[in-house]
Amino acid sequence: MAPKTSPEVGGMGHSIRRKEDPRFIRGKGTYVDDVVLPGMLYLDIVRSPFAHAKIKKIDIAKATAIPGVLAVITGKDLEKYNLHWMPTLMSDTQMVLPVEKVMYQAQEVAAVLATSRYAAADGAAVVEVEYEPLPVVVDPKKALEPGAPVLRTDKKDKKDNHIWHWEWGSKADTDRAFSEADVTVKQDIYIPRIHVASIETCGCIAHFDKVNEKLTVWMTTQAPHAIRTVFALVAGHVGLAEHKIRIISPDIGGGFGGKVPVYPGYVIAVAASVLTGKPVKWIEDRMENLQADSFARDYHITAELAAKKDGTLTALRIKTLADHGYTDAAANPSKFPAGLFHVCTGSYDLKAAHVEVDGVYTNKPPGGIAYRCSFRVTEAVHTIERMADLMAHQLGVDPAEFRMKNFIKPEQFPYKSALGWEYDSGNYAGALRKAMDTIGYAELRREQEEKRKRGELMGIGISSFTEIVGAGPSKHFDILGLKMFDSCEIRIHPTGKAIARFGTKSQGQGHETTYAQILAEELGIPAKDIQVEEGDTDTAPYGLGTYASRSTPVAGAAAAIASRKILDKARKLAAHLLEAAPEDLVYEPGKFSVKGAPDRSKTIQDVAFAAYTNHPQGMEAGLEAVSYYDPPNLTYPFGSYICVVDIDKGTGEVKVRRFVAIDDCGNIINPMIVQGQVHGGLTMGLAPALYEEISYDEIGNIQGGSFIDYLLPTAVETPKWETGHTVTPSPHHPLGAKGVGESATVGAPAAIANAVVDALWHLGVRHLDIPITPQKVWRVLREKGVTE
Ligand code: MCN
Ligand code: CUN
Repeated sequence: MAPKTSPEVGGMGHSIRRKEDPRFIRGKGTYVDDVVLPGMLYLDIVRSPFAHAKIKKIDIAKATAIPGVLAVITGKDLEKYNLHWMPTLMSDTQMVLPVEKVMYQAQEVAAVLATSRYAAADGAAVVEVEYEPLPVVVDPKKALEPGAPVLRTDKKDKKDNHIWHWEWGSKADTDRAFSEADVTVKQDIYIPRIHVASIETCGCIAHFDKVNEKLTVWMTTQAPHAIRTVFALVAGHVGLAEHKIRIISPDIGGGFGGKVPVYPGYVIAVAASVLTGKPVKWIEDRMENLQADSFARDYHITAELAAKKDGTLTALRIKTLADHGYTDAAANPSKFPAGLFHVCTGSYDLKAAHVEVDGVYTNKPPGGIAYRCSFRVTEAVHTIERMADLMAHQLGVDPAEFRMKNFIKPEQFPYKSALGWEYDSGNYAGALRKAMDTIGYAELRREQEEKRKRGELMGIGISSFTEIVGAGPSKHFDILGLKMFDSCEIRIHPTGKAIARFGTKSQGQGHETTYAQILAEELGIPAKDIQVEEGDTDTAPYGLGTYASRSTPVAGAAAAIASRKILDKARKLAAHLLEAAPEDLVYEPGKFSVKGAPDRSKTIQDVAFAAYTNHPQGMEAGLEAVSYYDPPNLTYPFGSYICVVDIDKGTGEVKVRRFVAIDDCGNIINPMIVQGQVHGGLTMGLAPALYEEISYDEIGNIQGGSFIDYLLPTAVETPKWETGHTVTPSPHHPLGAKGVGESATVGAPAAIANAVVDALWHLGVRHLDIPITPQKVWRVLREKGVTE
């Protein structure tokens, strides 16, 4: 579709350069660690070497003897203010600092406050903690066995490690469909614990101004407003009222979901600042970030898929154990303890489905955040896309053909899934066909056949995913009771320039550019004349923040609606200037003209000036508007990815030869930014498919706690991504746009895993859990007698 505005105006569809990049590429961004305040103190944290242990004694004498160390804060100190525990986003409880025992390796045990970062670190190194090790529970299956040590002894009536049971869909219909099925497949799938490893770790500077009794916190948070409210609710009893709290989320070096939760370090820094009246900085180091911050995934899944002989899918059944570590600190909407996992029927027209999830406590860091994923949709997509491939292979049908047969058809939208979601729009076959044409699918299958004859291992994997983003409609979506709307406030200055503020917070997605483009599209004011601000709770309107690719679906819609409110008033002002009736004016972006007399016109800039200099009597001066947008539905972006791998028989190494990604996020605001999002997302999908995993040994020691063994793909490992798109607008979003920020990470791992299994199917391989490391593949090859 041709853009509605000129490149100079830069509305939707223009790949204008990112307005934020001049400061980023010059190293002039302001990240939280760049903020330095006079008299600032520093925190460093003492962490537990044990995964489960009683704290018998904490000796701080050596630490406080170090010059510059002012205090060592322990759980007992916080207990006096009832701040040693805090609520999690899932209404569980989490320790800020422990009083009795630690529950995972690297848990915060004490905090050292000092006049310099170095003194704080020196102090932390000599705090002597006497522990008494307790039995450790690592495996969630064993955690549920009778006789397993009960971890949450703080909960009086808790007699086991089971957190919650949640189920969705019709069990009876599903069981019936399975009993009537011609073919069924069943597979255990483990989606391992992984970790967001954004370039910038987490941190904050808390500054309590004792004179004005105002707390300002600069903080790496994706959701500043929600954090402010949480602080007010948790610390109201020590005198922190919401109007006296200001959260500033400055430039953020990557969020990816890891900067949604409240970490103990933030609370300790705030407490330390309130007590001392000095600014207190806490910045995690890389290993703390990897070892102690909220994890993602860790789902132990058993999935079953049923089909008729002719390949028509009929039902899906899933049982899952969700390992939450010692507390359920998932960042999910309140109503959905397993996030949006029940979008697991994916792109297929399944008539019956039933899903059960059980949350379990173990001696691991808490969390359950969605690493670049809309609340467990990655787990859902991985499961259904692996299962679809398994079924296709089982039936001896080509996986592409099998998908084509079972896709929800374009004419079925809006489509109500068996698990209750209403998919807004889609053309799944269109995206898959485009991906197949781009990669030359038929030719690749021929090549594979020939190679197989020669004993070479080549595989082709498909993932035709649907996403579910833009949380969310207030009917179903809240976090701690806060409804998940979002906001935009626009002010047009007299000279026709504008400022727009949002309740979201960019972490690298380019909001300063794309939000300006939305306003440019609607108002015809050039994007370069529009300043976009986010992340300061004293100035921005209330919103729930940026995660789950909700900014475009929710705040982007608010921007369009607020713009249209501006235009309503602008039309009246233009009518006044043109001495015509408002309904006699025609509008095109940036210009009102009189119907039938196009030379009688006023620009949006003329109108803005008049709003302050020549507004009609009886009309208020000024030109501004705000919208709090409550989306009527989620948006369902989708895509089809095809991956070709070659496997080295000697080493087991998987080489991604080609990867074609066709995405559909509805109408596109900035094609270049969308492509960038997909590129980054694909690399973050490659990572868990082949490299990333955090595991624990039997006594709870973390494996993968540093970049030496937690493997992040670099440019060397990253293949050349071939991207493209189709456009299926969202029918309910004011701009027809859907989110895109996570699609690629959600869709990519299954394409890669499917390709590897496809390469090995003839050897009897049915499934491999990610990450598919060379060791894993090599072991299989040796077992099958393919390699020595
Ligand atoms: N966009 C567009 N047209 C569309 C949809 C989106 O031009 N139809 C643009 C948007 O205007 C925005 C970007 O693409 O500039 C992403 O938009 P959206 O899909 O709405 O997602 P959010 O802005 O809400 O970003 C969140 C998403 C998430 S949840 C993770 S995790 C992730 C991601 O974005 N984290 C990121 N991409 C990231 N990119 C960077 N650089 N850093 C992160 O931390
Ligand atoms: Cu799901 S990670 Mo992103 O939602 O911030």
